[in-house]
Amino acid sequence: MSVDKKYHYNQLTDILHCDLDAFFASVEQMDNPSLRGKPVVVGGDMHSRGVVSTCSYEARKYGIRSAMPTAQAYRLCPQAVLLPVNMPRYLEVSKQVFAILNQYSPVMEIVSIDEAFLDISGCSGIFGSPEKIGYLIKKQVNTELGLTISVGISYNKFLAKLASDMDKPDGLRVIAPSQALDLLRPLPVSRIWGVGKKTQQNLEKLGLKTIGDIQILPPEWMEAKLGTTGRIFWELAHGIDNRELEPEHERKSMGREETFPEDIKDTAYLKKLIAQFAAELCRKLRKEDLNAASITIKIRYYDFKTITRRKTFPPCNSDITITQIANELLDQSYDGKKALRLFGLSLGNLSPSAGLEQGSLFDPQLTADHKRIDQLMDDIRERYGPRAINRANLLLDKEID
Ligand code: TTP
Ligand code: MG
Repeated sequence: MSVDKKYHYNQLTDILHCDLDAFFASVEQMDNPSLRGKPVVVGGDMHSRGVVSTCSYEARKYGIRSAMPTAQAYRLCPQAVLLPVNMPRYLEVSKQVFAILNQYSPVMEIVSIDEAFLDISGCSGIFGSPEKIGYLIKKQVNTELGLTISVGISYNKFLAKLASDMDKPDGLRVIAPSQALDLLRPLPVSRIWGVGKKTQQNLEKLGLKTIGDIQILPPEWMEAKLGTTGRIFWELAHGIDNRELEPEHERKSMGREETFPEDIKDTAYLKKLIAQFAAELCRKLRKEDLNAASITIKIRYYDFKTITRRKTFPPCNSDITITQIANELLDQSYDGKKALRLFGLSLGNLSPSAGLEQGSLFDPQLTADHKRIDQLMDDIRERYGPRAINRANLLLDKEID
C-alpha cells in the first residue's frame, strides 16, 4: 500500500536529533586521558548490586550494556575500568552541550541529559544546509568539549531520532522523505517509537515482526486491532509523525514547576505539591476570568529523562477538580519507583469563563459548593496574603516554597 502523497509533500529535513556517544563514560575519558581507548564502565558498585549506567564503546565489544548488573559487566570484561556515577560533572557538561546546540536554533527540546531536538527551519540561511548544520554542531562539540555527538536529521522527530542512532558513534545521518519507507521496511517493530517489549510481543502475535509487515496493512486494520495506538503505529511505520517540538520556555509559561533539592520518590509529597500548584494556578485563572480545559504534568527523572502527560476535560477553574485530575494523571504515569528531580503542572486550552458553567464533569451541587469555597478562599487570600488559608491537603510535613 502506498502512502497518501500529501504526507510527504514538500517536507523539509529540518528536525535534528543530537545524542552524545557513551555520554557518562566519554566525560570520564575526556577528563582522564589515560582512560581513552579503554573499556570504561560507569555505574553502581558491583558489591552492592549496582547496575551499569553506561560504558565506553570499547567496553560494548564485550557485550556490556546499560542497566546490566555491574558484577556481570566485570565478569564479561575483568580488565574494564569501573567508575562511580559523577552526576554533578555530567550535568555541567550537559549544560555546555545544550548551550552549543542552542547557538544553532532557538527552538530546542531537551529530552534527557544527553539528547535534544532542534528545529532548524529558518536557520539554514545563516548556517547552510541541515547536513552542514549537523556537521558544524559535531565539530564545535568536539573541539570545545572533546566529546563526540551523533546527529540525525529528518522531517520529523521519530525519524530524526532513528537517524541519530544509525551511525553511532560519531554519526551524521540524514533521512530524506523519499528514503523513509524503504529504510523503515526491514527494521523490527521494536524500532517504532513507543513499542516496548510487551507491545512488541503483542504485535508479533498478530504476525507483525517488521515495520514492513505494518506498511502493507490498511490503517483501519491496525486501528481495529489496537485502537488509536494502532493508528499511530501505522503512521510511524510510514514515517508520519506530526508531533511538534516542545521547547522549555513554552512549557513553563502556563504552569508551575519545582526542581527538588534532592531527588524524591514520595508520591504523597507530589500530591501535596499538585494541590498547591492547582490552588495557585486556579486562583490566577479566576482572577482573570478564565477556564482551563487541559492539564499537563511534567515528570523529570533523576537522569533528566522527561515525560509529559496531558488530559483534556470540560472547561473549569476549580482547585478541587484540577487537583483530582492531576492526581489521576500522576497515578497513571508514575509508580514511585524511579527518583524524580522535577515535577511540573501546567494548565492549557484557556478560554474566558464569564457566564459559562463549569461543565458536566461533576455533580452540579458539588460544583457550586466548590465554587463558593474557592471564592471564599480567594477573598481571604486577597485580604490577608496568599498563605493566609489553605485546604487541609496543603498542610505539609515538608514546606514547599
Ligand atoms: P544514552 O544516550 O541512552 O546512552 P549513552 O549516551 O551512554 O550511549 P549512546 O547514546 O552512544 O548509545 O544515555 C545517556 C546517559 O544516561 C548515559 O551515558 C548514562 C545514562 N543512563 C543511565 O544512567 N541508565 C540507563 O539505563 C541509560 C540507558 C542511560
Ligand atoms: Mg547518548
